[in-house]
Amino acid sequence: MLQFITHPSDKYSIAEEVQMALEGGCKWIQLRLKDASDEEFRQTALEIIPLCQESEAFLVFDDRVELAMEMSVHGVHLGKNDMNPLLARETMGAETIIGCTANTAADIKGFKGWDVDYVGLGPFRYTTTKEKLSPVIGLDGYAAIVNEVRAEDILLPIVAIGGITIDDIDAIMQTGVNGIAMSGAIINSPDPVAYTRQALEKIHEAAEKY
Ligand code: TZP
Ligand code: MG
Repeated sequence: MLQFITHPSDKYSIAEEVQMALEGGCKWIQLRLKDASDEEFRQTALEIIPLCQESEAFLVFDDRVELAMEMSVHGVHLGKNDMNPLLARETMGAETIIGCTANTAADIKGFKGWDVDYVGLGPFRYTTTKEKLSPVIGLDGYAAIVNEVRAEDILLPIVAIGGITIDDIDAIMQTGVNGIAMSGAIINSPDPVAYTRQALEKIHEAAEKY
């Protein structure tokens, strides 16, 4: 799986970014607008919801549980300072996708039994897309964390995130993670549609291999 995460850019509107990722075949969008008011967030969501529907893509909001419910999107991604995932599950019901941020094996173990659908584990490397970045994990770190949590029978899908480019995908997938999240590499590439398509190919190839 590839999750495309929106990020404000000088070149494209958020709707344009989402449209390009969808055209490249991405089926999973996270609307992330850290600095937006709820009203700005709602207006952008109104633009991208029909795009995602047309492409039959999943749409999750970064936090904003109330808006996600109001707009009936597929789910939310909850960072460490966002709503507690147990409360989010109680509020949003069983059908909602709930993803959580993790930076360590201990974070992932903490979600055991919590009915979380996936974790975004990162950052893989330094990135300017997120402020207040946790320490980078790197390839060896991913391998160690995946081994540690799988040894405890925690099968929670793990999505790698943070500074990832196409050239990293094979090696990251080899560590045993289940998916890749990307923002900047797609938005800043000369051809985001083609870049998305190539990233998906790499992920699918790796998923068959490992
Ligand atoms: N959480 C950890 S790193 C990150 C987020 C939202 C940013 C991912 O974006 P990029 O541009 O792929 O580094
Ligand atoms: Mg958040």
